[in-house]
Amino acid sequence: MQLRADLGQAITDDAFVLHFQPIVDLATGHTRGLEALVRWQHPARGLVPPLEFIEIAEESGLIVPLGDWVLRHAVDAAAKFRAAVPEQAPYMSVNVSVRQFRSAGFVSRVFAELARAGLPAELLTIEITESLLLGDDEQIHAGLQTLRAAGVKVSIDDFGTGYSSLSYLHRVDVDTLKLDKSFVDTIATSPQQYDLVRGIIQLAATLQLDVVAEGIETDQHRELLIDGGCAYGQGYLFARPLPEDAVLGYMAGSE
Ligand code: G
Ligand code: G
Ligand code: MN
Ligand code: NA
Repeated sequence: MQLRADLGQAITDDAFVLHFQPIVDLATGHTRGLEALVRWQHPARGLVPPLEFIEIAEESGLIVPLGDWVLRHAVDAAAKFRAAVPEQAPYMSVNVSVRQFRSAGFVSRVFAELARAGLPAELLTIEITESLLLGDDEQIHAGLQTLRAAGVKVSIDDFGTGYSSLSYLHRVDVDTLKLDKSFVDTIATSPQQYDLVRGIIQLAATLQLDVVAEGIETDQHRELLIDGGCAYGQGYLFARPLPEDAVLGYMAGSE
């Protein structure tokens, strides 16, 4: 397929760009973190969103060099933002696919990038999906523990869409749950869903996990989530994913 052939070339050509979506403190609106979201600057198709190529990258194995590209550029951007606003340095949250996490030397490459950029480990979060945590894989758990022991944070992306059984949460090596947009979408219209979401937030608190709610689009979403005990969120209500040169301006405007 053409897109797949082009993707290999795009990695050689450095034809990607990162956008950054603010992760905010729901009560104050202050930016706490940024999620790095990759786009492909395709010569013929323009800016291609990740939904159209991440899966192809996964299947072909190109996700490993692409993921390395994302990690390097996200860490560099985080170091720049930190230098610009040392008092409010936002953490950088990077999506890592299962295949990338499992690739040989992944954890070492994370540490090498942090060292190269001079970024404190505490300012990096990796977002993984629940599927990585299934099956009690020793290598995965060891990798997560090594990262977390060094200060890197780990969050479960799209929480609630996978095979989540709430019962596994007490024994996984993570810091944060990212509550999937599909939950947030329903809380304003369904009291049952809102109860469920509040229950998840309370359970997370008991387990000392932070919760970041995704896809917040309205003030009502924001208020219901705050009332439910959720401290952090992201979504179009606050900001869309922003080009790098728009991030500091957004942050200044929300302080
Ligand atoms: O804005 P949005 O269309 O950017 O992102 C769509 C999906 O693509 C999200 O599920 C997101 O997790 C995924 N995605 C975005 N950037 C990356 C990336 O750098 N690596 C991986 N593995 N997934 C990404
Ligand atoms: O799956 P993941 O959580 O990594 O991806 C985040 C995705 O959600 C990105 O595609 C991002 O552009 C999108 N997104 C973020 N906030 C909103 C929102 O408020 N509404 C909608 N519809 N999509 C959002
Ligand atoms: Mn994500
Ligand atoms: Na998500």
